[in-house]
Amino acid sequence: MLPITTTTLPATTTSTTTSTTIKLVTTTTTFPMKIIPSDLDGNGCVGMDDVYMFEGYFGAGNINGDLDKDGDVDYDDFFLLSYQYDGCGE
Ligand SMILES: [Ca+2]
Ligand SMILES: [Ca+2]
Repeated sequence: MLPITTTTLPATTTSTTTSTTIKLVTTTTTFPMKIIPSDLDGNGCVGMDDVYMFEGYFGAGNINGDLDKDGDVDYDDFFLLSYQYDGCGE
């Protein structure tokens, strides 16, 4: 008969540390603003304020009234303004 031996194993401690890092990613998407040639005051729509501004440009021959960018301020610009007029919710 074989002798019975008892062996005490060293105590082991297993420690597992798990760390999870969540990285928040913030993205900003910029959409180009729609350019409306007749939106002379730059508020995103074509209303009476734009008409009044165009009226001043038209009478003075001010190139800021050249809405179709052909080098002059004439009725073609006025027709473009009329076509793009949306009233700005007025
Ligand atoms: Ca406007
Ligand atoms: Ca023009």
